[in-house]
Amino acid sequence: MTVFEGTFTQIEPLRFGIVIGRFNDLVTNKLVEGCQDCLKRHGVDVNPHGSQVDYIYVPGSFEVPIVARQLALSSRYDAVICLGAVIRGQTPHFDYVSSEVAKGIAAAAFQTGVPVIFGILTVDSMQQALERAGIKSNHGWDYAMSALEMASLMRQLRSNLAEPFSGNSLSPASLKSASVGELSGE
Ligand code: INI
Repeated sequence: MTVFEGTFTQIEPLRFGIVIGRFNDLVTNKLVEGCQDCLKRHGVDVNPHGSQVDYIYVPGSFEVPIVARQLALSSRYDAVICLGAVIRGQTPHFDYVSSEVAKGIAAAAFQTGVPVIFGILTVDSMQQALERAGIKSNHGWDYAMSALEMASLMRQLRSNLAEPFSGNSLSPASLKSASVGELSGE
């Protein structure tokens, strides 16, 4: 038997897309900084004009999944990191936005086979959000660690296991045009 594990050292060819919700940007900008700090200290070139990390801004967390899916389908990225902050105290939107974002991000990963990291803070107050975005710790760092690990693990699996898309219709190309019903097997 074999043990497969992601590493944090073979970062040279890895590419990341980071999708950032502008809503609550006091928080999400801090998450970006935490992410960049982690990636940089693991040897990734985080310069937006470089070749390893692209940054894509969207209005709010609700718009994150559609862009994450598009990035994952592009075959350009080894992992996509989704950053947002949904704060319960601010709006009754909370339950709708947070559950749709979670489902959408999970679907983007399942549909494409590309790791899509759930870096959406779902908290009760701005205080809690800020505590998780730099005041106590910065979860942006943790999301980047997950991206590094999953990117490296999936590369290993791809080169050691059979191609998951061969022999069925769920290729990235067909997913671009498939309807939700088709994807869920209805
Ligand atoms: N978007 C967030 O990212 N966080 C929130 O807390 C939030 N609240 O509270 O409403 C929020 N709303 C905007 C939403 O994500 C969409 O951008 C908007 O509904 C347009 O589709």
